[in-house]
Amino acid sequence: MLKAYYNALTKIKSPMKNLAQHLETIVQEKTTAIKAIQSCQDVENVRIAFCGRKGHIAHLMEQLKDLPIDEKKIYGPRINQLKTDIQQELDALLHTISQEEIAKKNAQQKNFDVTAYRLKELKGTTHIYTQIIEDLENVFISMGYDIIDGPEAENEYNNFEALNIPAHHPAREEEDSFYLKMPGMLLRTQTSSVQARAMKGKTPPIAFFSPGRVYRKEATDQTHDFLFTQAEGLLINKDVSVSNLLATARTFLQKIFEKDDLNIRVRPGYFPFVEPGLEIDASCPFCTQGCSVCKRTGWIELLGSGLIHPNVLKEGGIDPTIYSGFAFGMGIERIAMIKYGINDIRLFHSSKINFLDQF
Ligand code: FA5
Repeated sequence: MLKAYYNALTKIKSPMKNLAQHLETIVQEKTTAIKAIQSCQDVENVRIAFCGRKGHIAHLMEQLKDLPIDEKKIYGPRINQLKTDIQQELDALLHTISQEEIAKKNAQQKNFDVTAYRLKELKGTTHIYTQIIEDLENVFISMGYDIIDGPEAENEYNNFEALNIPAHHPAREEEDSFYLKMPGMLLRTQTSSVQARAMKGKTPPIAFFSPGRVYRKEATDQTHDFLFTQAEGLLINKDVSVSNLLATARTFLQKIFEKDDLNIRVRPGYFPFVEPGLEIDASCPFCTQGCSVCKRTGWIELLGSGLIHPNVLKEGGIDPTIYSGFAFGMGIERIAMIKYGINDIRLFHSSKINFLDQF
């Protein structure tokens, strides 16, 4: 408001009747303008309106130069005095107002609630993979198993030959695996590839659990991915039998699904590295009479397993006439999908925060 008023005032160019009258008007205007000042910006506006290059004082000075010398001697000092008075008053006001403005700002800051504008916090959690793998590892550690790692870039020997999968076997077809440019190397297709590595140079008992990523050239859908996570479990000792395998499977599945009455059943299955080969199903952890998770069968397929084939023991440097063992493998995502009701495997490495922060 004040600025607009003084902008208008400075534009008055019509000459006054005489300088005395004009001077009188400017003195009154000055009093009114200074009274209306409320902020530092107002002080600046009034200073420009009165003392600026095109302000009232400059206008009075312009009129002065046309007066006779004796009148110049009277009005010249008066105009200068008016200018000095305005400047002193404005300086004093500026000092007071700026102190008040600082005090006001400080008071506002004192009551500033630092939490009022806090951005929504993104809390990190361990990835669902990490959680389920740690849960599994803890169960196997409690049963005396070692946790071991194997390389994802693996040689054909460990991924196939040592597992009784010879060169002509269909599982070795180029279109099923990601072969690397380095001859004889591929991205491992199963965590069973750690078996030979874990046996060589060791004397039983050997017991390990080994989770890790595997790769298969597969089209992806809700339950299949080209990159997924498996875990391998293996135990070798004297007189290891299918009942040891089944007791171990039942125990760890009960622990993982937190269900003491979870049961298992066995069907024949084929894997070249076990004999006999067994598919192990768990009774549905969510129902007794059939639900959508178990597709109304009451059972869920969970493990490929069996007694380790004598050829595999021999490749690992272990005498199959003295020792026997079992091995089993599982899809980690499959277990997590069942446990947490996840309906699409691709969510696991989607990096979608709204999926991940549920766990
Ligand atoms: C194997 O990979 C064997 N190595 C398992 C095994 C170990 C048998 C030791 C005997 C002794 P299979 O190809 O069925 O088996 O895979 C095991 C699990 O991996 C499956 O049950 C499934 O849960 C998971 N799986 C297989 N293919 C995919 C895929 N494309 N995407 C996601 N999960 C998969």
